[in-house]
Amino acid sequence: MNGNLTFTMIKPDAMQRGFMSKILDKITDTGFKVKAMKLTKLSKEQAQQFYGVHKERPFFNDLVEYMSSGPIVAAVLEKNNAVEDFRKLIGATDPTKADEGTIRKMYAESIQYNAVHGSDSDENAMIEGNFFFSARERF
Ligand code: IDP
Ligand code: MG
Repeated sequence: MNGNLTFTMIKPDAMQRGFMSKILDKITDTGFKVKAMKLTKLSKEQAQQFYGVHKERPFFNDLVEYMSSGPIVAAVLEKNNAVEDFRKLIGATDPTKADEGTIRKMYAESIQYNAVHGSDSDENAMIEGNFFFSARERF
């Protein structure tokens, strides 16, 4: 059975271009409840740790620079089948390949500056949520 929590970030590019409220509206209009949310900024070290799984990729250093370049919103979201439904809502990593109506199709600039993060598994949703929030903040 699939879990009912996922984790998201509104990334620095979307914050910089003023899409925070529009993206949050789209998320809540789709039926996700916000369980925890904060406006914060990652240090380079935190971005390296969060994206550690990608450290061998050619884009890793650029990704760390970008994700630590400005404020982000981090949030834990609740809905049935949360991880899968949220990945559907955000669309493909590359916005040129994302379906019409998805957040990345609407607000992403490029495969790197792609507006939002969404967890790819229940396990990672927990790891990522715990990275930003204490248990007290989530419930
Ligand atoms: P995801 O965010 O759709 O799960 P991942 O493959 O996990 O995509 O990649 C993490 C992040 O790294 C992406 O959201 C994007 O910001 C960046 N990224 C992924 N692939 C590329 C690439 O080919 N060039 C530049 N940046 C990339
Ligand atoms: Mg990913």
